[in-house]
Amino acid sequence: MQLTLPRQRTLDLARPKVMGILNVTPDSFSDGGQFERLDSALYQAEQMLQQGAAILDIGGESTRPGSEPVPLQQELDRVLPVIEAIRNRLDCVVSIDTSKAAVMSAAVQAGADMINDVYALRADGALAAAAAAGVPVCLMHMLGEPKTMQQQPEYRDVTAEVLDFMQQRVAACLGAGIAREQLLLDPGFGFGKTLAQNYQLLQQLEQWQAFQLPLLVGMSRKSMVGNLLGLPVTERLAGSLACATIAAIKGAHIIRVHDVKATADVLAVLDATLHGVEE
Ligand code: 9MG
Repeated sequence: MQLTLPRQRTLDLARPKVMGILNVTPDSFSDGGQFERLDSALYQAEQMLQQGAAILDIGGESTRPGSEPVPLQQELDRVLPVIEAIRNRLDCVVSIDTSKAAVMSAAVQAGADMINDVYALRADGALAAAAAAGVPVCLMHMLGEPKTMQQQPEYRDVTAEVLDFMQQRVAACLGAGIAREQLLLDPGFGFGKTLAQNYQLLQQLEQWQAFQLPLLVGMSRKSMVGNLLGLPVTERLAGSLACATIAAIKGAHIIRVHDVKATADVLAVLDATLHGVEE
C-alpha cells in the first residue's frame, strides 16, 4: 500500500509510519512573537524528522475535548507560515490538520501534501475543497464536536457504527470526485467515545482491513491512556507506546504521536520481530 503525493512523490506504507504532531496553537509555544514561534516550530519539526517521523501533522486549532473553534483568519495565520517554512527547508510529508475548506485549499497551495480532517469532510465546502486539492485525505470519525463530544457518547456497537459511518463518508468522497486511492481512514480514538468504547475499538481494529485503505490512528497521551492508568498527561508515554504497538500489530499504517523517538523505537523492534533482521 502507498500514498500518491503531490510533486511526483509517494509514501510507502508497507511498514507502519510515524506521524509527528506539530500543534501551532498558543498553548504549544512560548508567546515570544511570530518569529520566535516560527523558529520553535521549525526546530520541533527538524527534531521529529531526525527521530524518525515520516509525516508532520500541522494544526492551528485544538480539537481536545471541550475546546472552542478558532476563527478562520487566525487558523490561517498560525499554519501557513509554518507549512511554507517546512516545505522550503525540510524534506518530509506535510499534513494539514483542519476541518475548514479555506484552510485546506490555502495549506495545499502553501505546500501541504495531505489533509487530516477530524470532521471527515462534513464541514461546509470541505468535500469540494479536498476534491479540488487532489491530495490524500484522512477521514476521522467523531461523534458530535470537540466542545461536547465527551458528554455521554452512546453506541449500540461502537465498531459497527463507526465502520458504518466510514462507509458513508467514503461514498460521499467518491461522489464528490475524490479518488478512493486518496483516502485514509481513522476510528477517532477519544472523539466521542467512553473509555470502554475506545478499548473495544482498539481490540477490534483488524475489522478496518476490510476497507483495504490506509489506517491512521492517534492515541498518544489521550485520556483513554490517562483515565485507564490514573496518570496525568505528562506520564502517559508507556501507555501510549502500548497503544501504538497494539495498533501496528492489528494493521495500522500510520501512528499519530507526540513522542516520535520512543514510538519509532517500538515500531523498529516490532518490525525486527515480524520481518527479521539482516545479519
Ligand atoms: C487532530 N487529531 C487529534 N487526534 C487525532 C486522531 O486520533 N486522529 C487524527 N487523524 N487526527 C487527530
